[in-house]
Amino acid sequence: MRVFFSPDHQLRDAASELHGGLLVKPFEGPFRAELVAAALREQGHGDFHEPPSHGLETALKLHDAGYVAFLQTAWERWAADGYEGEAIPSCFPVRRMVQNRVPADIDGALGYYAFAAETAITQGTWRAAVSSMDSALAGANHVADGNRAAFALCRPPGHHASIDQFGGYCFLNNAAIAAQRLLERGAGRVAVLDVDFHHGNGTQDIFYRRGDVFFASIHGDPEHAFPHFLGFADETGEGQGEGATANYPLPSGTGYPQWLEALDDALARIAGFGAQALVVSLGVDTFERDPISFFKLTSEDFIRYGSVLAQAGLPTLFCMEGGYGVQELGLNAANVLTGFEQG
Ligand code: 5XA
Ligand code: ZN
Repeated sequence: MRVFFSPDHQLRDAASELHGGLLVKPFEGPFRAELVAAALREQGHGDFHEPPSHGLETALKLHDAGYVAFLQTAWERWAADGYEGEAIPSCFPVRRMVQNRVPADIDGALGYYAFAAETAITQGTWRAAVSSMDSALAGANHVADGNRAAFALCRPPGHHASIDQFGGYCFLNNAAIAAQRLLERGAGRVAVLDVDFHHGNGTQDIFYRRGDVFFASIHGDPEHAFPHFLGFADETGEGQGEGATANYPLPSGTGYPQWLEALDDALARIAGFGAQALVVSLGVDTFERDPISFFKLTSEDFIRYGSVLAQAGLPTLFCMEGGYGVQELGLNAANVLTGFEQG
């Protein structure tokens, strides 16, 4: 299957992440995409293409224009104010504070447009985020052209990016933007299936009130896992989107049999919805040795579920999301594609 990948992902190379009360080297760094690219080539998925630039038109159908303008200029504004470190939000419009005013000050704007504090904006973040979105859009176009599947090796990831908030290493919601492009290109209904360990709160937020996109997410129970405040089973969509969101929060120690039960149910719901194309938010942080997660999938399980995904029989775009800190990160992502191609 064709792989879309931009070298511009390297422009995002943050020095700091707030983790466990310390500023640490981020779990999400350029090495991740390079590991995945190397493993893909090793397993024979070597048809790499650099995505062309697509502009922001599709992104602006989903993300707030003020948010996009903020992302575009945040680093320059932060640096112009003389701050020495990376741009980390530290003050948020929480309960009983004013919700609808964007502070003129960049420090305030950062808090307004963020939902978490671990993710720093750095020089190059915007260009990397756009290149990541371009990979997703190129993949969506490839699938819309009639190809069975494509893999967008997106970095930075996207599924936590909501209509107007960044966090969880995400800025533009690549998978959501790809789904929107599939609709623009003629699919009547699209499903986004999020198999990352973390709930895809951003994707859910974007489509929650829409009836043309089904969103399903299988993830660590937010009682105990990031993003903590969304992803519970009783969130099922609203208005036209009522019934078009399905959440599968699972406990610590979840292994493949229990995880597969959720996947089977999600795929049955997607079939019942009548999706004509599938976008998979592919995080491999469900792996047993992932450093920030608590599921127990083995490397072989990724081959197994790749093949289950193929049996859904839908034109499929994979968008890379999370997966950290272990040598097997590349292997696990490549295994999903190998399983998919084995069918
Ligand atoms: O899928 N999302 C992630 O892997 C990022 C989690 C960030 C936790 N601080
Ligand atoms: Zn994740």
